[in-house]
Amino acid sequence: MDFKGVEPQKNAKGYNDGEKSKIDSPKVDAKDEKAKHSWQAKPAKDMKHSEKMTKGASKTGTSTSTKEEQPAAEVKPKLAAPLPPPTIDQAKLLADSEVKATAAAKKINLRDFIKKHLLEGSRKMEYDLEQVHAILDMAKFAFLKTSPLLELNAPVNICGDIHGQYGDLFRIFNSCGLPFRKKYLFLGDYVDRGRHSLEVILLLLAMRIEFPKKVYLLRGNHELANINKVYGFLADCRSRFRSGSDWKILYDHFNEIFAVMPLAAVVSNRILCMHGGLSPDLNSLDDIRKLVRPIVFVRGLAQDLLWADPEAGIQGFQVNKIRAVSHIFGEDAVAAKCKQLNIDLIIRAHQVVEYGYAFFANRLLITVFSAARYHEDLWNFAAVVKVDEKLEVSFVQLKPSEYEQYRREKQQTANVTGDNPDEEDK
Ligand SMILES: [Mn+2]
Repeated sequence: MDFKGVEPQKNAKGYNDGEKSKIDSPKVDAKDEKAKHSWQAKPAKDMKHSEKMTKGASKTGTSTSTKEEQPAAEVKPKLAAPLPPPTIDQAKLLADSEVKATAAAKKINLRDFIKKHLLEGSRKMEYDLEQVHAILDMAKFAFLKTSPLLELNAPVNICGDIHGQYGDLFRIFNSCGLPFRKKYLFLGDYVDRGRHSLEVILLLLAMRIEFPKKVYLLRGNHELANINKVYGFLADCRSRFRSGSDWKILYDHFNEIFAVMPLAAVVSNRILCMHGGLSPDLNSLDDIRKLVRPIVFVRGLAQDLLWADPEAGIQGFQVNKIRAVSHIFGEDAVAAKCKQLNIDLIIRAHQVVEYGYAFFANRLLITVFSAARYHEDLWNFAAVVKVDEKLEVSFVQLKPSEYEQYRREKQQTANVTGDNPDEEDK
């Protein structure tokens, strides 16, 4: 895997819901409003990568050239493996959702809905309840039509947690291109915490339905009813749709759609993406393809895909005591799973990292987080991972909007106290 990005700073500080994380964080020039950095991987790494790519290609029969002649860009990913035959229940669920989606499509013009959002910018929107239900009915069918493991090709922009930070979503579109021009993969956690969960999830769902080859959405752990009833989304639905039981019916409808979202994606056959992380139960990509939706209560593999975290200094998989759910996994587990799954890189979200992205396990894993200043007292950057058609990876970073003022104030305090302003706040 080639990387274009900054050299990571060893042992830099990241955050894990306010806790320090041991993931390596890259160092960036804090003065850049929007920093984009690049570097080339070492030749040895390059060679290993191209070998791997060739191996993958010859398996699919798309390549007749030698290792040296085989450029990464020409490797055609194999077609999605056929899904296991649906059970009667699954077939009925799909058929029912298609009927509902067809009826719903008559109630809303999605292009107008999307256009209105883009013209208004990151402002609170007024929603018609019937249209919102129509989007959800269409989204359900759109998700059920695909495998729980999405398969797409680079180039693609990959975004981590948004958490209702609608302004950051617009800044991402401004920096990386509008989603009907550029391909996007979102790694989940659209709702909760931020102030505009409804705008974020509805715009992204509408785009997923309208631009199915451009916008791909995975499920995050906040797309779980037992989480989003606590962290803000239920309260948002209640305050925005007050009359009678409207808000509760709407909230339940959202969670019905979350329960059928895909749980992982593989980009150009080489990069595995999910919200949380790896699982001891993940031994083949078919394990993900075989997951049966809806999944209301996650356990096992689905739970780890939504919840697991990398952790430096441990071996294999261990119980995730900080989150009290799922696993933590060590660098050795990442290397072993990449080999076992025939994957070059893992991209996941789920943890706040100071500079918006961070490496783990000798760059076999990237954490990306796309909500800047995620807590009031955190100053984390947002980032987007850009994967180009040659599978070169680069990063776009967005600073919290009030960052420069914060830096100035911190510097002034440091001048008075004699402290080092670059030492992290506790
Ligand atoms: Mn998360």
